[in-house]
Amino acid sequence: MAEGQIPEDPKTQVENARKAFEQEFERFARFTGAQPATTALSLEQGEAEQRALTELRTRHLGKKSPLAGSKKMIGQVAAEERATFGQLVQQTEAGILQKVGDAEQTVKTLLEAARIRRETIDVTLPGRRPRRGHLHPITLVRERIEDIFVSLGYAIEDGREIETDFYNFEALNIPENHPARASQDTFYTTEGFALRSQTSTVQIHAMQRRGAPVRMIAPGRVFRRDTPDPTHNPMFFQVEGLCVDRGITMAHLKGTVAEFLRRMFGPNTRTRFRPSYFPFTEPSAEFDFSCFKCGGAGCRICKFSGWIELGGSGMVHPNVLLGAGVDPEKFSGFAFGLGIDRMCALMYELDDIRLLFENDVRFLEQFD
Ligand code: 2NL
Repeated sequence: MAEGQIPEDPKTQVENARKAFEQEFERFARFTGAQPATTALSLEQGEAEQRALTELRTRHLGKKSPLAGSKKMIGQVAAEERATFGQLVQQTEAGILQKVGDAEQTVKTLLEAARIRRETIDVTLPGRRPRRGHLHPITLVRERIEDIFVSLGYAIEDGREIETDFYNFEALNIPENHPARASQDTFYTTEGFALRSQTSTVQIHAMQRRGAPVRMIAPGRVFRRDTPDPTHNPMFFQVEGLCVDRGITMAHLKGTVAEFLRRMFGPNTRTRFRPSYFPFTEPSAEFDFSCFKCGGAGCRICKFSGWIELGGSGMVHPNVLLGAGVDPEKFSGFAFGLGIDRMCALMYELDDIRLLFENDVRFLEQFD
């Protein structure tokens, strides 16, 4: 109450408190009544209205509210009017309480509806499916090769990619300063290790561990000191085969390679062997197969020769058998090697082998 004003009588004060409330409550009127006019509130709007109502309640019914103040003035009311005054205060208070309570209840209900709306999920919407991957084309070709050799009774062996000089060179009859070290040049560590330049290393380990007889293939990643171009990559995949037993001859080699290529490229595939040289085989031969595309008539794939060069082979050199702990007087064996990526590039008609290692999904997706 401002100074200098005539103090209001308690009844007027109660009346003024009621009026002040009514005025402020006007904007919440839409939340009262049997059927509140408001049908929807956003979550944010609802929470704001809830806060506003709590403040309104404190302002008009709290300890410092004008109504609480007028209650204390009951002493100034004439004794015979006290009962009526008390009733007036009570009725006013109950009226305010009723209205605020009603509005709070309505806002609470609307807020609940807004929360449910926000959390609703449409269970009929299609799910977000993760994209299904698939095997790399090199893996697809490797698995086909593995299946063929497993059916011929060969084991599949795996080994390390970092090797000692012994397994990568010495044991394969490539001593230091041998010219073959140049073509098999690879990457070396300072500790005297090398990244394997062929998977023969796996076969040396297997012969040492299991002895003879042995029939196995060793597919895997190998490394060479090569500058990348459409037909070369310093890292590529190879599969080598090895068959050691009593009385193994070049005929077994030719029959095995020919059967493998027939299963790979069709029953009419022909194979031919050309004399060659490898330090780890004697005699040695490279092998070609009749073009799977034109059948030998000549086309772009076989460079119009009718033949496709594929790999190298030969009879395991006695020094290699000896070095791996196998007696060359009792056992003989054949071995061969071919590049998986080269075979993959041929089969899928890729004109650049490097595509296989770029991991561009737009390329890889085509091999699903
Ligand atoms: C090629 C040539 C070849 C071998 C690999 C081999 C393995 C042992 C003993 C003797 Cl344990 N030889 N492997 C033999 C001849 C050729 O690979 O052009 N590879 C892509």
